[in-house]
Amino acid sequence: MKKFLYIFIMLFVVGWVQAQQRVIYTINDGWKFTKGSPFEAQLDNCDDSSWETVNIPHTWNDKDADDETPGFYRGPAWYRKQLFVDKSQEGRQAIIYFEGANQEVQLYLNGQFIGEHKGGYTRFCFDITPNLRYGQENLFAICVNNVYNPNIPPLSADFTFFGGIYRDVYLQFMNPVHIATNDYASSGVYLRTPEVNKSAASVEITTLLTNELSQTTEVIVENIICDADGKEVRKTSTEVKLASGETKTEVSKKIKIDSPHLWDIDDPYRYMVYTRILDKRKGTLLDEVVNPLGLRWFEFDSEKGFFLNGKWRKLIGTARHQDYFQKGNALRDELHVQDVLLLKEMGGNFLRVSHYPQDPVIMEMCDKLGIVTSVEIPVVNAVTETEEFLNNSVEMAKEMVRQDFNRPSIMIWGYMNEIFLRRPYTEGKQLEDYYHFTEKVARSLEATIRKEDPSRYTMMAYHNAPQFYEDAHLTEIPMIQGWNLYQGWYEPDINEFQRLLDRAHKMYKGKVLMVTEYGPGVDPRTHSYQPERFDFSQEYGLIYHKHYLNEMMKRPFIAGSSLWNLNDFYSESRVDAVPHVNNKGVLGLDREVKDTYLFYKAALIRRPMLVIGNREWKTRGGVVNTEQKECIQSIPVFSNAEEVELFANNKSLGKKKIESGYALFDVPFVNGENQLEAFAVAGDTKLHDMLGIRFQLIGSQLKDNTLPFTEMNVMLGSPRYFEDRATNVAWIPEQEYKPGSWGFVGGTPYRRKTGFGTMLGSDIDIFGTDMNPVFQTQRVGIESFKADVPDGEYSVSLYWAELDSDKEKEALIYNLGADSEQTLVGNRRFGISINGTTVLDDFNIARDYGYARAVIKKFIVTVKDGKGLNIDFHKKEGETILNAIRIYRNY
Ligand code: GCB
Ligand code: CA
Repeated sequence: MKKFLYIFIMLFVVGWVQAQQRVIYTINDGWKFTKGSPFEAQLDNCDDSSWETVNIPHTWNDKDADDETPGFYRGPAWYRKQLFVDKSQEGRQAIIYFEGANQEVQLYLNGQFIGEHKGGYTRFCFDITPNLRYGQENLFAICVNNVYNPNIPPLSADFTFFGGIYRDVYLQFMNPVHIATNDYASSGVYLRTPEVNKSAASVEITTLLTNELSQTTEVIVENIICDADGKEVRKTSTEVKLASGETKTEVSKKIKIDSPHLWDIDDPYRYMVYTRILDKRKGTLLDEVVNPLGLRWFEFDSEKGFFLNGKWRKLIGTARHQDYFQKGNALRDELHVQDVLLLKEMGGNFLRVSHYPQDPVIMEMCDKLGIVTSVEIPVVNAVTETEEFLNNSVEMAKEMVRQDFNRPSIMIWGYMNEIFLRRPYTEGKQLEDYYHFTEKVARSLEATIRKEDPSRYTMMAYHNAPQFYEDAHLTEIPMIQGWNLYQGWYEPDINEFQRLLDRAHKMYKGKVLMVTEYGPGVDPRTHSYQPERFDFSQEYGLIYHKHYLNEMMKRPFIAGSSLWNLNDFYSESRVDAVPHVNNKGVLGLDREVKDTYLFYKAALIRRPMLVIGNREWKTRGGVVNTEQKECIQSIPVFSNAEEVELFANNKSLGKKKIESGYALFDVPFVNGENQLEAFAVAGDTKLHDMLGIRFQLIGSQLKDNTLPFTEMNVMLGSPRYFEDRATNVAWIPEQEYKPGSWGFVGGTPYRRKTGFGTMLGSDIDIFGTDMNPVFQTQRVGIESFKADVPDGEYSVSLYWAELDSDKEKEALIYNLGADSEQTLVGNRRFGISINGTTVLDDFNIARDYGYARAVIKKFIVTVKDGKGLNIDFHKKEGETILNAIRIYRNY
């Protein structure tokens, strides 16, 4: 009997204790949603039955920021949900917690206004205790607005400002006596490690406590430090008296840990700190939160670079944006997690969380995987000269620091990215005032962050206009200078990169230097054996990254770098090769692995690796260029072994030395399926990789019977290859006509004029297609296109787009170099005849289709008497043009 009673009491106590714990759960599913401002949307009687039903994470711009209409919806929208809340939570403290919503939020509960928040990237919460009805439904009505607000950064930037509640939302219930939740949505616990070295570490724990009861209460605050196995290492406990309604700060004395297990890149060891409040009288647990504790010390040196736990480390990594293919910024946790895993897998040890604080799981993963991070607030491109802008920026900085204060991975807090990229004035008093105000914002942010957290470094990122930043004293303010450099991309000379590094080193003595951005656009569908800047080819991407990595590795004073960017990301006003997307990622929007990613992986990871590159280029094409009727094209093989042997269709192509992470092999492709196999040995590890490639071989003589003609797809004015992945069609570059073969006669490749010279093709968005690269180049002044194909019936498709416009280029278009100059479209008219028959006499693309629209005309042509195919262009006014041609044999 006694035993039973004992068990009964135990059950009661345990059960009761648990009921006192925090309860946290998401309330993401099944919200009613509408754009606009419906009448009294916060009230119960507003009829939302016709609204859409959505799940959070949600954005309303996933489609309209990726369509052919410029702009995307920026304005108010509403989310509504009736939510039943258990009676069991009655009498407890309730908050609603948002991990992020872009960008202004107003919350109503049961018709009452609860509160608002400004800023699209930091977390926030509201106390909803007084308004919640228990054992009943509660109407949550949330207005979210992503309209341009001059007082909320960012004002402008090269990424899409997707609106919505795009991260998790939680309800949280606590005992009225709890660890505070009213301190900028922080955990209410701050871990500081004023001294850490190999033999000992001291930890100082600050706990914020709140008493929502109507009477004074006495509690015990416990902080228990456990090791990674959950074993208690240290415990402190203090008694605190809390008056009714009081939030009190309790600071622990320094807790010493001997021979601490350090948090490091290769061994990201984490202790856990359990912070508990106990009722002093009853000894019952009232509340508990857990924080990770990483013990490490670090230092940046302006000459020698970065040291973690006394060990020199070159920080090499990426920046990251938080969006994903067709999802905008509304991502499930798993997609965020995957990104950090991919960064680690690449060998990265640094993440610039840019240009804004990101989902908490990103930070969690960096803690777990040993990735050093910098986190920044989104003060980008420009400021507004108002106190409100300044205050909002300062508030954001506080939110950022407090919310992720306990993350061992964070070593740098950032603010201001290329703040003078969009200066509203270029001279005079106005510019002077603007510089003064920007300096004031910078100094306020610097002071705020240093006060909030003297244990970390501060950083600002500049673009290549050092004079602006020097004039405004911005180069003096932060502890670390981050330079965003794009020589060889926006600027022509890639070697200017290292000259700028050396200049900065000389100019800014004593300042820590990092390269916070660098990167070329890469559309993984595009390849070239004559790579050049702005061709978006994988090959140019490789050249660029190899150059940059080498130059940075040579310079110890470059503490680290974050290439731009881990992933391709949405930027609505961009065009490039994929409209609305910035494709400087080493991973695609869908996290497709580009060659540039493999390059870093081979250069950085220590584990043996071997991967055949051009991985995703599964359908290739080309013209016979050997006596054995093959087409030789080069393929990179990435490895960190010393040498690698490649086999093509079971024939060895020999061994090659790996230099800077890869070797290029000339692979003879045969028509149809090709099998590549690579072998290498690294230490005791035998490495092996295989890749299958479908090759569409085109004879050098089209009537060659051993290689029957089926189809060919040629881009004019272009040395590029392009893979149409939807159809597995391989596009190949143009060539000049030779009898028996095929090609163009006459004309020159279209090159757009830029401030520095010319660039391949055009950079405009071509409407009506998702194959921009096929239409963005053309041959101007073409006289004929000939193909000496065998007799038969053919579908001949001619592809055009007018690349020159007579209207002003949209000011919106984001281009750092801003060096594309507009050419005027003439009134172009020409005729076309095929095999002597006029098919179009007065063809005027601009008249019939306008500018920048993909036009494809398919002609059914019979080739007879061995005469082949002759397409002639007859100039009438302006120059003739052809962008691409597809010749397909019907019979
Ligand atoms: C930059 C910006 C970044 C852009 C990048 C680019 O310097 O900081 O936001 O996305 O250049 O790709 O132009
Ligand atoms: Ca749009």
